[in-house]
Amino acid sequence: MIRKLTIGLALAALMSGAAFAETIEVQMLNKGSEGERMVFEPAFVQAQPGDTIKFLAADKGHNAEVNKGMLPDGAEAFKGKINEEIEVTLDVKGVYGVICKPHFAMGMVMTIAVGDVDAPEDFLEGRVPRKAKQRFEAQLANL
Ligand SMILES: [Cu+2]
Repeated sequence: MIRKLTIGLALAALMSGAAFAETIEVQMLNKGSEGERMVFEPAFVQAQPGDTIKFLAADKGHNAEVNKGMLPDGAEAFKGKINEEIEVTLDVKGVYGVICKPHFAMGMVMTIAVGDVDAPEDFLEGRVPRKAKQRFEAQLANL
């Protein structure tokens, strides 16, 4: 009896978790809606642990990958191939910096915040091209 109840509760917890987790779509574009070149749109995503981010290859020639060192401790990095649509489920709270490798120097970057978090102090300490840095700074201002 108690065992059945426990299983029932576990199932209910699982199902409610699934119901609340969201999938958020991010487009990879040659030109953004405000006319700027080589962008992820939206460039800043506020997610919750367990949410899925889906990168859509709306235009060709882009990829989505976590920039080296720009992810929370304990989180797993991801790396999509060029033209590949990838879905990543982010369970670890923190800030993730995502880049498009071919257009990193042109500033094709975006930021995902998972949970209610502050920008890590060392987020922009690595080698980041100027244009990318400016966009990251603007994105981090959302935190
Ligand atoms: Cu790109």
